[in-house]
Amino acid sequence: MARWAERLAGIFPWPGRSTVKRPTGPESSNPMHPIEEIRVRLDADMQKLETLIADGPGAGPSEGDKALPKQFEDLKVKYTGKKGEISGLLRSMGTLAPEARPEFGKLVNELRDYADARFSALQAKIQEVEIAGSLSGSSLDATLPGYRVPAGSLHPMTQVREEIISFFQGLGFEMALAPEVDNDWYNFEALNIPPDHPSRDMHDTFYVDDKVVLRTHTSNVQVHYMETHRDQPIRIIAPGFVYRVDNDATHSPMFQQVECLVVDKDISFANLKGTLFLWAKHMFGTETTMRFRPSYFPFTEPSAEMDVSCYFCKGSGTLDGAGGAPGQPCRTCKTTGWIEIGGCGSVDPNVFGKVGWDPEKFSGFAFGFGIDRITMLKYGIPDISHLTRNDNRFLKQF
Ligand code: FA5
Repeated sequence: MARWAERLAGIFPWPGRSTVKRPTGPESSNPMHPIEEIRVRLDADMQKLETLIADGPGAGPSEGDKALPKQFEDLKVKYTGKKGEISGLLRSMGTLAPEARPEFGKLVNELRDYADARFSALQAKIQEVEIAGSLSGSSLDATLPGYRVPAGSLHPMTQVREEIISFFQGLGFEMALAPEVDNDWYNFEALNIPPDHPSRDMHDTFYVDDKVVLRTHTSNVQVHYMETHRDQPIRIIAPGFVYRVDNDATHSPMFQQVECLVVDKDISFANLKGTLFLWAKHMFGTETTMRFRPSYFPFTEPSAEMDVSCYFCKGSGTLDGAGGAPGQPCRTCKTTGWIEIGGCGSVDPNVFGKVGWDPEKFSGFAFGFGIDRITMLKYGIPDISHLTRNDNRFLKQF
């Protein structure tokens, strides 16, 4: 402090005039330097607030405690605000002799640092007082047991969908999406299903108008993707909602499918089988076996339905080994030992032609599964409508 006073004494003339006398000491008759004067007043003001804080909160926050933050802010603005006293010192620097200005600037900056440090320390103390006051003034009993917040979980179909997606993403498949309201071209014609084709009857379609439909399957993604990613290798997975005029225990008018499409040079039916075999074991367990049944889809050739061995009776058709009475028939697979998962096949050359690809150069495979059905299988859900009824008693089980 003594050194500080010496440095202050070196700065003449003082900017502004101070009439404040030193409180004590041999120089008490000399007026203080303005920098020193501000520091002395700042110390005194701080001291007042610190005394208020030291008195501490009583049984509840006192009026004094409540006023603390406001008093603190006022004080901060008064000294360190834009128009505060410390800035005022800098503004008055122009009245000094040029050679005194650098030292004066340094001293003012030191004063500002000093003020900032004291204000930060004081603010921390005020926050402590506020917290202590609010705790002692409220009826909060921290020893009482807390409220249990019910934990939510993902819908079973979401869980199954995520599991399928993450498996195929792990094999390098990319996500792709296509519209749910689509042109006849994407849902039917480009997939080798002309207007008079008998297979249209298999899809009980919701028509928006003559040319626009609610897509009946996710296979429309094949056409959209091949049209926009011409002549390059494709490996996509495309989940989404689809719609059919269909309603019973295993059919819903709105359901979810997941489609995969792989296109490159020399993609074979064996690649399709290997990929699906890997997936079935992952999804339903390593004991699962699968089979392909010859089938027909206009957009794949050859085509197949993929079945997996029944999850419940382990492919035996009866529940003997699965907790049932001897010979008790397995209702899930209707005693066949197999459950149909979806359709698949090699991309039909006509489809490549429709989207402008050369079928001589490229080959591919595709498959489409019903996510609702897989969920029913995985969890033994007897009626598809449970999945969309939003009954909490059902949903809580997952
Ligand atoms: C198709 O939809 C073809 N697009 C699948 C495909 C894709 C074949 C790529 C070849 C290449 P399908 O109509 O069989 O195929 O339906 C596929 C699956 O959707 C069915 O196995 C079933 O799991 C599910 N599914 C069909 N209709 C319904 C429905 N109304 N409610 C719930 N799930 C259904």
